[in-house]
Amino acid sequence: EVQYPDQLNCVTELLDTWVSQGRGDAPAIFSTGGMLTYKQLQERVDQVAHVLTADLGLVPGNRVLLRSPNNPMLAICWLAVGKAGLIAVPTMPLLREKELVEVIEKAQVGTALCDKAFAAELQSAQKRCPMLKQIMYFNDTPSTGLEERMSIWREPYDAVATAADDPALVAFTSGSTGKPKATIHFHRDIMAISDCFPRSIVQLSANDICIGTPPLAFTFGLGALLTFPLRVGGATVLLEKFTPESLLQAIKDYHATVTWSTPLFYRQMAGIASKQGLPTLQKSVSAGEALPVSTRTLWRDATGIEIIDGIGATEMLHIFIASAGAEVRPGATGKVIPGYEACIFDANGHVLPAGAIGRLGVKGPTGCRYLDDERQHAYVQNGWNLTGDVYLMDTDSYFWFQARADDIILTAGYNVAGPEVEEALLMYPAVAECAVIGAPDEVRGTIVKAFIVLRDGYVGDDAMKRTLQDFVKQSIAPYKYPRAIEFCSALPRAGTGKVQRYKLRQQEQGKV
Ligand code: 3UK
Repeated sequence: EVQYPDQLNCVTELLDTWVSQGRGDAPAIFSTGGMLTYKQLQERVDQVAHVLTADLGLVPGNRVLLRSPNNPMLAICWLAVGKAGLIAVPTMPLLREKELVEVIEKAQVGTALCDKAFAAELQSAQKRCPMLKQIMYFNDTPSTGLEERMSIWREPYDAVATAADDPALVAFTSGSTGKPKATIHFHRDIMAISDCFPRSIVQLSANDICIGTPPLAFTFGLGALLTFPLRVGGATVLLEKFTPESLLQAIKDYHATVTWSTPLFYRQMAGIASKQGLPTLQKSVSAGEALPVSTRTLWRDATGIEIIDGIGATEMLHIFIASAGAEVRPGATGKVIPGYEACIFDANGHVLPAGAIGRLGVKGPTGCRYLDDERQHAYVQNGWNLTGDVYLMDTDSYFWFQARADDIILTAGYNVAGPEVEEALLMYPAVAECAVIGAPDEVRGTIVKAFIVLRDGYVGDDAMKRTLQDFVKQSIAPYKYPRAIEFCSALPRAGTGKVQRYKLRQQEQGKV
């Protein structure tokens, strides 16, 4: 489906082509600091590429760690790294010293570009990593770092003629099971994700202005808020901070047309959003976690927009199953997107027929390449990428998410998918968020336990517990109801927005 020449630099394709085609004056990036056109973006990217190669002495293949909230300088640095044939190692802003040390050692990082506001943890990590020789800072005032070095470079930078399968990115998984894993992606992978989902499903165009919450260090955000809009000649809005209220305001202020976020954020925005308040908004994409039907409904009722749910993975680089518009079936993630294939497998690797529940396998132009060999064989079997998700494919080829394999609860001889219980709980108006796990129980072995955050104004007492338990029993098979309920003020979440159910499980295991 997607074919690229053997020699390919993704930054040439995403950025330079627009300038050479005379579209240099079109807006590329909006931020609180103003707007950058494609031409202005290219000028800055070329300056940073000069600094990286001429000043810092980096050569193609060297890895460059990036640490910053979403802002134009981070985007510029990411593009400059690629243009110079270097390999970007973006890191989540929330990472602490210990995790940064792991990233530096695993990805063999010698150089870092870092937002000054996020310097502290990286500086302490550097003390433990002699391998990390140089850190250059940006967004400092007065600028003594990267911007000062950039300013002496005036001439264009010739993109390094990388091979299509030269690495462009080392992406770390969010570690929904604890230890992050590093995945490698090529220049052609960046092109492939930018040519598949955003074109065929979202139908992104040059008129679109993307906005949203995922960090650029999360590949969901990298595509959504950088490579996808650039690929079509559109624009992106990069925000360092946001709340549900401020993102709604920003959609309005920047005339954004497409939002990209996670289910919880749509749920929170739905409570305060209105159609009139969002005159330019046309499409909304959700990924990272299963989209509960109730959240889809809340957002549709508030804005008139049918969310495009999509499942992606760091290993696959981006989204591979999704549907939009009239094709949407609430509750299903969607159909496999053009360019990709998906199947359901049993535990022995045999393909299951429609209607059966099993392990999801996908293949397409992108796929998993771990830096770590051992787990490679677990993820990729017979050419199929096994994402660790349990799914059902129906006779119309829609894929219905059941749970991550780790989140299937075996209780009293039954298999209960945690997310199904969560869906049921979320239908109750008092429930703001929830997570369901299997908790050890002296009498029953394992029981279904729900951690619940209530909306403001509701009280988490025994009466509420009984109400919620009865509510679940009425909407799904009674044996699935949560025997234990714990109310809490927030759920543990990773920087990607994902609930860290493994933390809740560890907490429960520690109790027995
Ligand atoms: C889960 C979903 C149900 C699923 C990601 C879009 O989430 C991304 O990557 P990660 O490596 O996690 C992958 C896992 O997350 N998941 C993601 N989306 C959905 N489950 N419905 C969904 N819509 O378990 C998957 O295996 O952090 C998402 C684009 C790029 C990404 N990296």
